[in-house]
Amino acid sequence: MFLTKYFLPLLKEIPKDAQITSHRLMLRCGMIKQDSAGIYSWLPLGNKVLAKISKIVKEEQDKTGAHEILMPTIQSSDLWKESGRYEDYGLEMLRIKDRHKRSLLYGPTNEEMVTDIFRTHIKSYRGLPLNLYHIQWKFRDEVRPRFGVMRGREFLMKDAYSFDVDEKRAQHSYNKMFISYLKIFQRLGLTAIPMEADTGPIGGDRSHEFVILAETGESKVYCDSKFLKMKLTFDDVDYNKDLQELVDKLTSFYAVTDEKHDPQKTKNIDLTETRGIEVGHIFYFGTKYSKAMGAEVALSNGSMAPVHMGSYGVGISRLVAALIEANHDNLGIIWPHSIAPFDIGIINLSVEDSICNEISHKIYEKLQLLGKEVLYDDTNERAGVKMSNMDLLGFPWQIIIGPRLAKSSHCEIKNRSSGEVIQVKFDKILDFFKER
Ligand code: 5CA
Repeated sequence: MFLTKYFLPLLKEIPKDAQITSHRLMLRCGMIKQDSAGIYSWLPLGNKVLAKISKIVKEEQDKTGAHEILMPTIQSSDLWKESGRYEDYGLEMLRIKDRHKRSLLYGPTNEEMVTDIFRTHIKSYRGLPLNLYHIQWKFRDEVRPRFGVMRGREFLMKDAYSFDVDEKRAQHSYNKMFISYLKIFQRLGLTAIPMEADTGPIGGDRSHEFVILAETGESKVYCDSKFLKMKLTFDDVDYNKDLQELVDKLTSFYAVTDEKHDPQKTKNIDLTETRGIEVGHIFYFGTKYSKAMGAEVALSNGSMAPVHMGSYGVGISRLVAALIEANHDNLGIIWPHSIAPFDIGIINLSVEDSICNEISHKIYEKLQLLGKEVLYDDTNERAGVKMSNMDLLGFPWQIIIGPRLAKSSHCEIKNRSSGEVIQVKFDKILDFFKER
């Protein structure tokens, strides 16, 4: 992408009302534009990151055998009256009337709607287990939307819903999501800690929040430092096998949010006490919705039984902010490779210089053929501005092409994360990136 042809409205001034780093950086990098309190438009750069996170989430959810669907944002209130949550949900729910005065709502979550899909189509235990997920916008009229997309009113969530014949099998579905979440966050370069949590308006008696540690997090968290030091890999996890032992091991460490903290239990623990951002939350609520809404299946003995359900959320839009909180310095964002909106930024320091132009174009084209996503700064801004903009945008690599080094067929390659700069001959640039 040529910067002169891209829609990237960078802000020169630091936005005053943005209180946390990720919000400031997202505005400065032209990733989002606020439309009203807690409601944002996602501009090309931000939208690209949302898509990359979504792709990783989908890939990992598909590996568990879950199926992607897409449910609407607008729901009928009838389903929520059936489950009893229409009144319970309170002021966070945006209630709407259509032209026929029918009550609709903008979905804050989809337990009811997915239960309706299930009961329409699955009548026998033979259709189980089933896990349906979607990535969709949600609306919650939060009392205090704040910190940009971290606590928005309209936000993008991946929500999955599992259906099983009994509690034991439902626990297996829960465990699969538990491990899948750790894999997702690992691929995003984040250390997420599973913490026991309250179930709130979703209900049920079992739930874990996945929290990443960050000073600007909304909740206070307490965690056994041993967990943080563990090197975990889940690459060889087989979702068909029993995962209980693994999940028990991962939940045996003391890790809780503020409301569950009990100092009595931490006397002999090397405790890390900090703040955290909740990036995912999983729930087991058994037959809460299936009983209320008549989602029953015929068992092998012919009798009918309500299905056991769980729901599993990942805050996709919140993750963009969380990732920036975890990956930045005083110059700007430092994108992890897996979700960087571009892999490489080319800085042509002198668009008036024919060698710089020719080389920049050539390298740009060849890197594209190599499958790299490249943003080529072909503007006629001053060199210093270009360099600081590229640092602000934080793509993993920068190729800096200037007239002085170009005379000896060299350019500079900068690693944004380590800050290391090396000189590379033009004809070696492709080899350098082939290995990366
Ligand atoms: N139905 C369940 C699981 S599918 C559910 O709604 N869970 S939740 O309420 O915990 O939300 C799931 C995730 O969405 C949270 O872990 C969080 O990462 C994200 N989230 C929740 N509220 C907001 C918000 N106001 N702004 C941004 N992200 C949010």
